Amino acid sequence: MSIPATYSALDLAGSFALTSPTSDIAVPLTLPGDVHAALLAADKIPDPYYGENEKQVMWVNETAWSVERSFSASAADIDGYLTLTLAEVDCIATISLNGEVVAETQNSFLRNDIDVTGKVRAGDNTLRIDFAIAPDVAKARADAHPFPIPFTKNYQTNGLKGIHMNFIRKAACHAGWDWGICIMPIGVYGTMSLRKSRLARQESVQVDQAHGSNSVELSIKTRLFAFAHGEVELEHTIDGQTITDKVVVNKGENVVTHNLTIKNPKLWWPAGQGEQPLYELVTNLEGEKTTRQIGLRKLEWIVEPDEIDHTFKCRINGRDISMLGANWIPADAIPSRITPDVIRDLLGSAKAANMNMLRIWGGGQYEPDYFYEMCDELGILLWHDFMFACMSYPSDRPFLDNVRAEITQQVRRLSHHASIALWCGDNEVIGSLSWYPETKAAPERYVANYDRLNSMLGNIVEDEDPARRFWPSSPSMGYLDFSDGWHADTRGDTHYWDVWHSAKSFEAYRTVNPRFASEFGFQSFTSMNIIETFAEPKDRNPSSPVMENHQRNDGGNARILETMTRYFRFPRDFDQMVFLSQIQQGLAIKTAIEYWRSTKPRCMGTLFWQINDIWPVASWSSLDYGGQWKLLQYMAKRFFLPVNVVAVPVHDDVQTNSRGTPVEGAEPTSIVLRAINDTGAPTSIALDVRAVKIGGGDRVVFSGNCAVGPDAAIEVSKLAAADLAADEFLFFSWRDAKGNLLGENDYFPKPYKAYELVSPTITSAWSDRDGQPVLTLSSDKPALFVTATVDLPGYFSDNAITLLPGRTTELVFTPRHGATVSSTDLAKSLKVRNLAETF
Ligand code: BMA
Repeated sequence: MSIPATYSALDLAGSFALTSPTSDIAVPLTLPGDVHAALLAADKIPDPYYGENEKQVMWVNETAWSVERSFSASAADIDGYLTLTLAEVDCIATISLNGEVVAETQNSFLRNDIDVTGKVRAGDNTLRIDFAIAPDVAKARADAHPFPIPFTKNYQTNGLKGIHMNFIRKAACHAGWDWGICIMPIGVYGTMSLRKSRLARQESVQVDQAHGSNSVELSIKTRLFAFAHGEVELEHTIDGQTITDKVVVNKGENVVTHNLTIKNPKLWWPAGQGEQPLYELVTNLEGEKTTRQIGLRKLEWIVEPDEIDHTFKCRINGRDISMLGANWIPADAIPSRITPDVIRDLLGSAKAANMNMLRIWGGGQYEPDYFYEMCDELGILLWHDFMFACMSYPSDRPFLDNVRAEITQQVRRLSHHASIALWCGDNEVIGSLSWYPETKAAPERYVANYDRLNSMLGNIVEDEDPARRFWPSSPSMGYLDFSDGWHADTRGDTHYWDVWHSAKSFEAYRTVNPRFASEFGFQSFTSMNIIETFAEPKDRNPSSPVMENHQRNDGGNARILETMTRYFRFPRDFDQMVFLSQIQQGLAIKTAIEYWRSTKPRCMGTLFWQINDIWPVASWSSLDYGGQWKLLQYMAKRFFLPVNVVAVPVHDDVQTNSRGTPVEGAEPTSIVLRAINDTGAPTSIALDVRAVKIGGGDRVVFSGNCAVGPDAAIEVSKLAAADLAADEFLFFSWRDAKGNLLGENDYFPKPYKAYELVSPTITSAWSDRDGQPVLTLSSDKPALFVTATVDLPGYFSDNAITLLPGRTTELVFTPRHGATVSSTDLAKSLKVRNLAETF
């Protein structure tokens, strides 16, 4: 049966006129898009990311703006019920159609479906959006609130007056963060269209899965909004099965559920664990066709008592799988720059670095549909915060009503995605109760205030997406547990920040044993070629005003430099310092993740802070703004290897902490090598361990085969620390049964500054293999953190590697953004550096 196509959509995206009631600026603006991009294109503002220009563009968000366009509708476009859909209006605005106000928007996270039936003419029409000054509205609301609700002023550096982001629904980091510029964008993003329906429109389609032994029952819940009572035809098609239904609808919202069975289902697995087959579900409501990709997987969170306290692990299709990845922030401070190409590139880099989970952090935003579709395709699971972070929020009725609509709609929009693993109430809101004088002075009031919002969020998930776990906050120790999630490590998820924010040594990571480490990070400078995009040569100094502006964490540059003096000899110049900052960042996170992974099954998740940057800045990210790989991203690819071998120093003869793990500052007596197998199959590795003299020469200290069971971490070798001479380090490599090299790793018992590094001569040669450029590197002396860079976008298969004489290493180059490059192109800009250059 075919359904008559009575639905149509008129795309309203395109060129608008941008004006302001308080300035004489009149420039074109492309929507979806934002005001800053339009002003930049018209040369009305300088590049906000350059130098200290942030201050020069601050007036933009302190100005009221209007956008207007005319559009033409045909008689056929309007002979039905009409919906004006504006997916994301950022943020507080009045929408007018032909001079009549049709909506007021309050919440950039809420899709606006505005009934404009009878308000559109055949012929010319005018759509106008008047944006209020969001910071002023926020302040007025905060002033009118019966008690103070403090906001994260400390992140809004740069001498700004501060914006009450907790009183408006917009990405909190739009006002700046400890890695973010304050842009406070204004605009409209996502779909903009005039939709015509005969009687009803689609609101959402949700798909629940019940997994049987060799079948999956799908329950497809469709929400329709009907403009009047009547009957509509609804059709779903998936896996060659079609359900067609005549549905009687009443005016308003209607819910229809259909069930069907998929036999012999092809299961969806996270990246690295199997394929990501996707079943296409096409929903057709009288010509309004939508498509969703459904991945079939059973996903559970196992939070139950164990001998330690409580487990915290993700079980997928019956297997407890370690979650490996990082935290995600919005991809750009100028929203119109966030495109599918940008997102695909960043998510592709996550997968290429062996990640299987990202955490969408609560100070950012719900992402566009294509983001989740790409995660489904790539096998990247998402820990999804709701958008609340680092401060208290109001809990009055209008605020809660607004948030209820937002969360309900977002959950309904996204719940069908295989990639979404968990809904989390917020980022660090519980912890923030102890950060502000106001909240500290009246903890009962702010805890009660918190719980009103947080319990509402939990109830919405229970009602709207019952198959998914709601976790109250990150970090959290569990339900209605408002205790410290920064240091307790026996249950729940942990944010461990003592190394960065409290300047503890890297070894301190080995003094905690999280069940699931959802945040921990260490900063580096952004790469030199990125610094060159915002800093003149005269400003390339860590304490220049420009470099300080591109560091938003108080004392951040000092922390980076001071750490260098602890572990390295101080670098000779700025360029070397930038390089070294990325080496030490990688080492910090490697120390944490290798150790925590080795405690499996105690620890079942490590998500470092953070994968991406929102603008060019010194930060905790592993990718530069624009997606280039910093050294941490390369090291992540190695420390997230599914079959990995790591060194853990232990202290056999000193008092250890309660779990028998090292004590910070104590000299290790042994070095234990642990093998980690995150695959579902037993594996056998041939391990070769050598003691290598820093100036050259090595000896075998262990060689043998080790069997490691599925999903396990075990000790495979132990040697006395005293067996290593003062000038030796450990280098180990492991191979599969066929002799293929699976990985290489090393361990330096002393800080690098204690070794007399020799200057190696590194030889490089290019070749092309199967259309891919290959760089072969070899060295006459041990060379550390050997890093190849080229000026073309792409990444090598490995970098920041240890090269030993007599061992060549091949690095395969993968261009980004689908480009094609040859080794001849790459050879022109090749640079190969190593640690000894910085000494
Ligand atoms: C975390 C995050 C962010 C912040 C980061 C670095 O806890 O949740 O708030 O950017 O720390 O300080």
